[in-house]
Amino acid sequence: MLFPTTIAGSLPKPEWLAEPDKLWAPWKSSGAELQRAKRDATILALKLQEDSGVDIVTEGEQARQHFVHGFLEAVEGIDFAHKVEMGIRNDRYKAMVPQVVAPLRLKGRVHEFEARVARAHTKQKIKFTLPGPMTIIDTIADQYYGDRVKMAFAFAELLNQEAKALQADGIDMIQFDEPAFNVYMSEAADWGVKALERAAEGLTCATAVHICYGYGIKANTDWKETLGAEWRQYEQIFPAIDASPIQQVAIECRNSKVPLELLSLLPGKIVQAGVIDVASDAIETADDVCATIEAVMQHVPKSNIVATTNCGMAPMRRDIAEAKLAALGAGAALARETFG
Ligand code: MET
Repeated sequence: MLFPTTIAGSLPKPEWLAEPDKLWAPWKSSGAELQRAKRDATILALKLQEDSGVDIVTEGEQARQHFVHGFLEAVEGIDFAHKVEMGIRNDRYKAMVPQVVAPLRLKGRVHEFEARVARAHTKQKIKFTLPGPMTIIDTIADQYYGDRVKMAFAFAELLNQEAKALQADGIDMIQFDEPAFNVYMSEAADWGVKALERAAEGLTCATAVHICYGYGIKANTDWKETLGAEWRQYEQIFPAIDASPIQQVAIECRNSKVPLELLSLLPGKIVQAGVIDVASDAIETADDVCATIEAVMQHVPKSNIVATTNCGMAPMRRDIAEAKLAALGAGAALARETFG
C-alpha cells in the first residue's frame, strides 16, 4: 500500500493521567492507580490512531513523562536526586538535568509494560520510540565518563538491550529520536550515526531515526526564527545516515523551511515525511496533507514514502491532536486515490 501513515510517537495525555497541555506534565496519581491510568491511556491512544487511519501505530508515549527521561529513569548510575542546570541543544533551553555518577546499567526492562499492553490491544504494526544516544547525552550531566562519545556508546549499549527486548515483545519497528543531530551536525556525521548503529545492532525488525526541529514549544519556535530562510541542517547528516543500515528516516516537511530536494540525499531509505505541523494549532486539511506528499514525491520514489507528523504531539491540546490525526489519515487516503 502506498503512503502508509504513522506518528512521531507521542500523543497528548488525558487529563486524568497527567496535567494537560505541557511537556514534563506531572502525573495525576501514583502507584497502582497510576499504572492503571497509563494502561487505559495506552489503549485509548491506540484506538484513536486506528480510527484515524494510522497504519503503524505507537503507544502514544503515555507511560513516560518525557521522551528522554522515560528511558533514563530505568538506568542505574544516574543521580536523579541532585539535578544541575544545563544548557541543552547548544543552550537553546536551560533544563534541570540528572547526573551520571557511576557505570551505566539497566535496572531491568524499561518499556515492557506499555509494549505488552500495546501488543495485546492492536493487530496493527507497532512502532516504538527510544531516545538516540546523542540526544540522551545532551540531556544529562556527566560526572563519571569524562568523554561525551564514550558516554554515548555506553547508552547505545543499553538502548540496544531494550530495543532487542521490545522486538521480542512483538514490536515491529524501533525508532530512535535524534533531534540533537540537527544541532551538532558535524558530530552527528562523525560519531552520532555510529552510536545509533550500535543501538540498532542485531535488530531484525524495521529501524528508523527521527530528526526534527522539535516540539511546538516556544523555545523551539524562537530558535527556528534564527535559522534563516533555508534550513539545510539535514544536508550535513543525511550522507552518513544514508550509508548506515538504519532503514527509515523521519523528518519534518510541513510548514518547514527544509528544502525538500535534500531528501534526494537519502536514495536508500524509506522516508517518513512529516505532513502534520506540531507547532501550529491550525488543522491541516486532507488537501494540505496530499500536497505535502506530492511535494515529497518530487524527490523520493512514492513507494518509499510514509506519512507522519513533524514531531511528537505530547504538549498539544487533545482535541487539536485528534483533529490532526484525522487529517493525517484522510490526507494519506486522498494521496493514495490521487497518485495510486
Ligand atoms: N518520539 C518523540 C515524540 O514523539 C520525539 C521527540 S523529538 C523532540 O514525542
